[in-house]
Amino acid sequence: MRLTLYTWQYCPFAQRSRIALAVKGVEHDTYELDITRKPYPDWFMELSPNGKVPTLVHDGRPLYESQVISEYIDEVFEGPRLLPEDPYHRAISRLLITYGEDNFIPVLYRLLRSQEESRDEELKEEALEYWRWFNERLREFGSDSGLLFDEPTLADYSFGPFFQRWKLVEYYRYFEVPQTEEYARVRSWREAAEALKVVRDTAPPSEELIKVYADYARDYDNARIPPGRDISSFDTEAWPVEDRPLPPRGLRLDRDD
Ligand SMILES: N[C@@H](CCC(=O)N[C@@H](CS)C(=O)NCC(=O)O)C(=O)O
Repeated sequence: MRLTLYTWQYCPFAQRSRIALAVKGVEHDTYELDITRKPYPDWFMELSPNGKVPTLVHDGRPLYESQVISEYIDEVFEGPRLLPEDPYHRAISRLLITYGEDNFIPVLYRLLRSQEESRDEELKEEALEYWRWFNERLREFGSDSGLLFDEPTLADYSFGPFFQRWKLVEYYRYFEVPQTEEYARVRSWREAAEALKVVRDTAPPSEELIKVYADYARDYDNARIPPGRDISSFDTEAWPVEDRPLPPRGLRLDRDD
């Protein structure tokens, strides 16, 4: 059996695949794609036509899209189940994950990339609506443990990396989840998901993430280079993170660091 995960160490979607493989204890090779070197080589585009990590190649057969990869790993390999045994709980897990893909994750990136302070409030309101939605669904369908259900399952593993990434908007856009009852259950979910050892072990340190995603805070995504520079904040090889100062909070394109 040959299994290779194409990943990028800072990518939350690729972190989902690293988590799934770690929970199952599946041996595999890892290929760290340099996402700053574009266009990507033809061999990679043949494996992953959307040009994204994570990409998983199992015995020569490629797969992409993090959620699809996690479910494939769950079905194909032995080890602890990722999706719950109970079909209703499986459906609820997918319900939450789909809502996350459609709403919770896109608004995180939109807020991080926002260049107009006046737009931030609107985006924060929108983001909080999604946090409240999760709070309600967790109360309705979840257990009393911090996690979604009693044991860690795929929804916890899928959201763990994104709960970690919300620190980017807390840092760059002063986003805060209010300490009120409306958010109490989702805050406990975040805390429990982030505390999972496998989520912590697969994540880069928060300070590194903040430095690497500085160009996102300037609205330059996926290694695009802002004007006046010839290197992306994603390029940790040419520009080692330890050599960089921590960028200022509230960073935008028109604000120097
Ligand atoms: N929907 C995809 C998103 C994957 C994704 O956006 N990966 C980013 C890195 S975090 C990527 O490969 N970006 C490279 C690019 O767009 O050039 C998934 O769930 O796997």
